[in-house]
Amino acid sequence: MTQSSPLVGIIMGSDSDLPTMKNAIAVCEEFEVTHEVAIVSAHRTPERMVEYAQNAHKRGIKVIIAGAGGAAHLPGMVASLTPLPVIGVPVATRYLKGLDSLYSIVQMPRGIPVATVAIGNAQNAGLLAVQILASHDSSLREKVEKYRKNLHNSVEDKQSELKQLGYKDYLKKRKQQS
Ligand code: RP5
Repeated sequence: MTQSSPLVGIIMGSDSDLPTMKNAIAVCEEFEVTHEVAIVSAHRTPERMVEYAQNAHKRGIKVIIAGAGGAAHLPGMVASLTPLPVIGVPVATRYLKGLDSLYSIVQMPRGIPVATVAIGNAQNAGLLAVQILASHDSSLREKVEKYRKNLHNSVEDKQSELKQLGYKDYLKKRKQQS
């Protein structure tokens, strides 16, 4: 899935990361930000990872979102090879529940930052990428402001409903909806 002139590169160590990473893709789609999606493994395709990271900025990519699980070296290694900001998504794992991925991605040495989101929270990675781009794009910034306003309103609506129904009926209604 590569659009023309992608601004965001969404990469992941394995196709098994895609169910998590799809939420970052969805955010780019929602904000109509051009993006590309690729499987680039730090361990299984290290040469291609180097090639990707060293050339992404030359192709017009502005932000890289990198998701990985377990040993999760992809975000840090890509960050060490690119001048672009890198957002790391720790993918949840079977035995250690993604704590392994989180520690691996977040514990970068001084000089090579990776902006790390919560375990499994590729949606926030997408939003952060959009906000980085919006810092010098006023029409995108307006979309971010509108998104935040909607978020605010949805919480206000929940509060009104909770007040009106009381917690028991509110919970009943939530259960019926799920
Ligand atoms: C990592 O190993 C990938 O990012 C993935 O989260 C994990 C497992 O990969 P698969 O064995 O499912 O391909 O490199």
